[in-house]
Amino acid sequence: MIFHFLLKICNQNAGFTINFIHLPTFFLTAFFKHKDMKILVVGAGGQIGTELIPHLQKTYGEDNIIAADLKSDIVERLSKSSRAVMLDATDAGSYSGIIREHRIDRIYNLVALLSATGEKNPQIAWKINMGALLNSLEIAKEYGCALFTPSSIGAFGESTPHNKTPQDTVMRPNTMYGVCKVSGELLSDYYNHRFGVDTRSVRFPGIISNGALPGGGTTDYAVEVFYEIVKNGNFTCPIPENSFMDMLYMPDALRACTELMDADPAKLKHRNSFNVTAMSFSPEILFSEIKKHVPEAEFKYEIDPVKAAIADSWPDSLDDACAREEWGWKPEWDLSGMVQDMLKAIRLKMA
Ligand code: AKB
Repeated sequence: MIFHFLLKICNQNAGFTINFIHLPTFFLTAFFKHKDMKILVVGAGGQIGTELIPHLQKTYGEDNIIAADLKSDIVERLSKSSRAVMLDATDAGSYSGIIREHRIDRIYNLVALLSATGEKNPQIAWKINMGALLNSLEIAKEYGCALFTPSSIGAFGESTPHNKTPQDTVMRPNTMYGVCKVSGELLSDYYNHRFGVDTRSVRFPGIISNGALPGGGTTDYAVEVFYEIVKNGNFTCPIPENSFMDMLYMPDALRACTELMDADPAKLKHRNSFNVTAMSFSPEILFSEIKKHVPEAEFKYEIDPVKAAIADSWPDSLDDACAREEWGWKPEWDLSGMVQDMLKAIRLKMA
């Protein structure tokens, strides 16, 4: 107990300026911080969580990472490679029980109903997205945990400048998902300045990955296309050919999750949330890049009007200068590298 308390103090002070006197404490802090920080990932069975768990295990030690999900079959899958528990994040009692039992220091709250699904069930989207967030914030406040809850390019809307969208700008989304994300950003900043909770976040663009499939998002086409091309050689796209959106390859997204949370708090002028991006493309551009490696691939369009309208209201390209300046964000994957790596990974998976 005392050890746990001392570690928390170490963690909270991890960002002080290093000078000669502080040096031994700094090394001790860094050692303990990475050695014994207990991390809970809520909503761990989804697209991000499935790959965040092994990424965190490598950095902070396998035993220090707890994966939590709502569904028993997912918990069973997760438990094959990590410590895993069943948790409905909208149930505050069970959530705080797990925090106490595992002495959690840091929470990744990945619970979300995404943009397209959110439009089918707006009330449920609000209940789940905001319910999980509010519980996470209250718990973080009560138990002194740091909290990461991703925001999204979905937080922007039609009246936002679409090119080089600035960090601080108009945010009037017209989807329930976007409304939740803007509310979540405001609420997380409120808990930070009102109660001192260490809340941090990024606005994720579409995330392209080859682990678990995304579900219910507007940017999902940029993942689905790889599976369809490798499996059947053709793909029908629901997004208009010239609709630009920002994207990140998963390895960059994972680094964003840990680098922001490990960043020196004294350097953060913003907290909730930072623009981050690695590439911006339209379906037409992505498909011509795929064609360089699979010349026989065929593409056609059957536009989904809901997804098309959402894509149209989102930025074409983000300006992520603040993330670069305040915590050293720098993506490593571009379109060409990502396409080659995705094709290789999906071919291997399908084989
Ligand atoms: C979605 O398309 O809803 C998500 C997102 C960009 O937040 N992938």
